[in-house]
Amino acid sequence: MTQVTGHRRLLEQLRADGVRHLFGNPGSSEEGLLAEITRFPDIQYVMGLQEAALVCTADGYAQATGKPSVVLLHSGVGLGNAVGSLYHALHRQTPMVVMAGEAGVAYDALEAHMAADLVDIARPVTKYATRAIHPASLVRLLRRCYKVASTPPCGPVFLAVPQDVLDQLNAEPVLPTVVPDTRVAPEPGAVEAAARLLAGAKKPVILAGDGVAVSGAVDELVRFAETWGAPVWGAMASQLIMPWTHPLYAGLTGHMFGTDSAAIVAGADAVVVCGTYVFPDVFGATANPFRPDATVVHIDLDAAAIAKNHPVTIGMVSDPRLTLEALTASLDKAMTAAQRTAATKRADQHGRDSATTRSRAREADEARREETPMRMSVVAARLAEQLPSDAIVFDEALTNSPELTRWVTPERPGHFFQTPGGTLGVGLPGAVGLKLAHPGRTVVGFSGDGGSMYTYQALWSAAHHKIGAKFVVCHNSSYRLLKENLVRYWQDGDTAAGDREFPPFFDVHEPTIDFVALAGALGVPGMQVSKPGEVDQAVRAMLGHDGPYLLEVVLDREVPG
Ligand SMILES: Cc1ncc(C[n+]2csc(CCOP(=O)(O)OP(=O)(O)O)c2C)c(N)n1
Ligand SMILES: [Mg+2]
Repeated sequence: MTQVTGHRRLLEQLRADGVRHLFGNPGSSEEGLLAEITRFPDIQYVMGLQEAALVCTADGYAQATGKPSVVLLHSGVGLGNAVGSLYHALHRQTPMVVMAGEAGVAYDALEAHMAADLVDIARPVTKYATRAIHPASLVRLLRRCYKVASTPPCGPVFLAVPQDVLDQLNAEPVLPTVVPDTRVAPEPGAVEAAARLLAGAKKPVILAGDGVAVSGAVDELVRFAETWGAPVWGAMASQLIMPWTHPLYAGLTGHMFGTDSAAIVAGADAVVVCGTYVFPDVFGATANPFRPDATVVHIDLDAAAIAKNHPVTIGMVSDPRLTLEALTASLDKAMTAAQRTAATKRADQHGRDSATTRSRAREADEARREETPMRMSVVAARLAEQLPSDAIVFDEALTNSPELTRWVTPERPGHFFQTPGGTLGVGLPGAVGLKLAHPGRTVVGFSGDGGSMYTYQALWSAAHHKIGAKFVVCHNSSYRLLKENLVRYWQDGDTAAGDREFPPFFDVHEPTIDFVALAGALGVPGMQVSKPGEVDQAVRAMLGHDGPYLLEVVLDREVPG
C-alpha cells in the first residue's frame, strides 16, 4: 500500500461507503483535509455559508436518501453554530456523520486559540460523539460513526478530527462499513398476546411516528388500522406515516401541549404506539395519560422509546413493518365476527366525520379566496393544480401549514417532509438537500418569514451549486405561532385573551423584510405576490424557472381565538 496521510485515508473511507457529497464550511484547522478533497472528484464539496443552514441541508439530503450525510465543520465555532440544527436532526432521527476539524491533540495543554472540547459540545445533540486521537484508529472511528448513525434510532454522530492526527501517515485498512440488519422480527408469543388483548377494543387509538416511515411500514400501518378500525394520529411524524386523505387518518398530535395529546387517548380502551414515544410535547403531561384499564402496546426498534414516560402493557423491540404485519394477521384471527363488524363501522364513521371536517375547512378556504391580505389556501390551491405528481414538499409553513396541507395534501411516502417543531429554519435548506438528492424531481420548501431568516444562506448554496429547489416564504410579518401560543397560555391561565396585548417583539416588521431582494442578493431570483389574482402566474413562473426560485407570498396575519 502506498503511504498516505490520514486526510486521504479518511476520504477513501467515505468513498468506500459510497459517500458522494461532503457538506462543509471551511477553516484553517481542516486545510490538509480540504486540500485533499480536490483529489476526489467523485466526492462533491457542498459549501454552506452558515453551519445552521448547512446542517439542515445535509439533514434534507439524508432524509431523502435514508443514508448518512457527511458534514465537515470548523472547530468549536463552526460546531457551535450547528448545535440547533443538530438538535433538529437528533429528534428527526436523521442519519448524519458530522466531523469538525481542530488544530491538534498536541495543543490540548496550551488552551490554544479556538480550542474547545468539541465532544462535550456535540454530545447532548448527537447520538454518539468521539474524537480521533491516534492514526491507528481514525477510519475505525469513522466507520463506527457511520454505523451508529445508520442504525435505529438513526441520528447524527460526531467525530472530532484533529489536524495533527490526520497529518500522520495512516496504514489503516479501508473497507465498507458493516451496517447491521435491524429488521428485527417480533417474538410470535408477544404478538399473539397483544392481538388477544387488542381484539375486543371498543375505542382504539393508534399513535405513529417517524419510526413507521423509516421502516417503510406505511402500507402495513394502513392495513393494521383498517383491520382494527382505529384512527391514526401522527406523533413526532416529520415524514408521511399514512396518506392524509385516508378515512382513518386523524392528524398530528401537535408538539406543544401535553393536555391536548392526553385528550387524544383519554377515552381509549386500547392504544398501539408505533415508531414514536408518548408524548413528544414541549409542555408534556406529567400524569399518565392512559386510562387505568387501557391496554397499551408499544412497538419500536428503540428500547428507550418504549414506556419512556408511562408504563405500557406489552412492549416489543422490533421492526414496525414486520410487527404491524404480524399483528394484523394475529388480530384478524383473534377478532370475532362481531368485533370485525364493529371495526368496520368505526372506520366508516371516522371516514365520514373526517371527510366532513375536511370539506368544511376547504369550503371555508374557498369563501375567503378573494380576500386581501391573502390567505395561504389560495397559494396552496394553485400549487396543487400545478405541482407535478412526483413533487416533494418540505413543509415548515408553521401556522400556514394547515391551509397548505389541506390543498397540497400528503399522500405518498417520500413526497412529504415536515418540521417536527423545534429548531426554526429547517424548511429552505431542507429543500436544498432534498433537491440535491433528487435532481430530477420538483422540490418546494415552505418556510415562515420568521423561520426563513435563521438559515437564508442556504439559498446561496442552491445558487452556487445550481440546485434547482423552489422556495416559498409565507410573509405574515410576524412570529404568529408565538402569538397563538400566548393566547393559549392566557386561556389556560383563565385570563381573557381578548383583554391582553401581544408583546411588540412578536412582530417582524419596521423595516419590512424584502425577501425577494434578499434572495436576489444570494443569487436566487424570485417574485413577490400579494393578490389572489396574481398567484396562478407566480406559481407558473416559479415552477417553470430553470433553477432555484423564490416566491414571497404576502399573507394575512390574523390570530385565531
Ligand atoms: C432557533 C429558534 N429560535 C426561536 C424559536 C421560537 N419560535 C418558535 S415559533 C417562532 C415564530 C415562527 O415564525 P414564522 O416562521 O414566521 O412562522 P409563523 O408563526 O408566522 O407561521 C419562534 C421565534 C425556535 N423555535 N427556534
Ligand atoms: Mg411569520
